[in-house]
Amino acid sequence: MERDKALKIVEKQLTEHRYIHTIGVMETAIHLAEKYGENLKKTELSAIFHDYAKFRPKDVMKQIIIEQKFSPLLLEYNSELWHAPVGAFLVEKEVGISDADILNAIKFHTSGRSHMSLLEKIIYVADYIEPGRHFPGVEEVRELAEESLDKALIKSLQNSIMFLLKKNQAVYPDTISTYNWLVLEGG
Ligand code: DGI
Ligand code: FE
Ligand code: FE
Ligand code: FE
Repeated sequence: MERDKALKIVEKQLTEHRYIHTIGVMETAIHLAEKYGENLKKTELSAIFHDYAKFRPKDVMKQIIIEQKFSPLLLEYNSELWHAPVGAFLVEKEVGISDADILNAIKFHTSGRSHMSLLEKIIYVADYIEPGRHFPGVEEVRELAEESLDKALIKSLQNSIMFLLKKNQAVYPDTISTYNWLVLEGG
């Protein structure tokens, strides 16, 4: 699918703010794909559609998680996690994208997972460092991403986990697994 067509489809699903974020993720992800040797077309489509389900009603997302037999654990954790697996499902069903690499990059863009692919890492990191992100520590991860994608990924996971701990929030097991995998096996 061409970029302009994909952007038109996703624009209808998002707020203006989230659409601008999506463009930022797309440009950042393509830069990382050029640098680390990923397929540019798959990267472009993964980035464009990564937040496709961000604004679906919670009850609709919950129903899809139950019907599609996604991890029931999702329902016990922050509902912010739901748009990633639900997005992968809806992008296949509604947009007609069937490439498993793209769908997995969407599915795991919020939590990560152990043994995640290069494309999954690129989308995770691009989502974290795109130019519209302005939280403490983001500049350090931007610099790390120019040196090592895995170092950038570890730092963004550390930051995210510490952020959740400080807010007394639960950390989703896949997030911890991703961090442990990178630290123990070096990606
Ligand atoms: O959709 P975006 O805002 O672009 O970014 P995202 O898909 O990475 O979602 C971030 C949200 O998900 C943020 O509100 C924190 C939440 N989140 C991410 N990882 C975890 C998490 N919440 C819990 N409880 N546990 C996690 O491991
Ligand atoms: Fe997201
Ligand atoms: Fe993220
Ligand atoms: Fe995002």
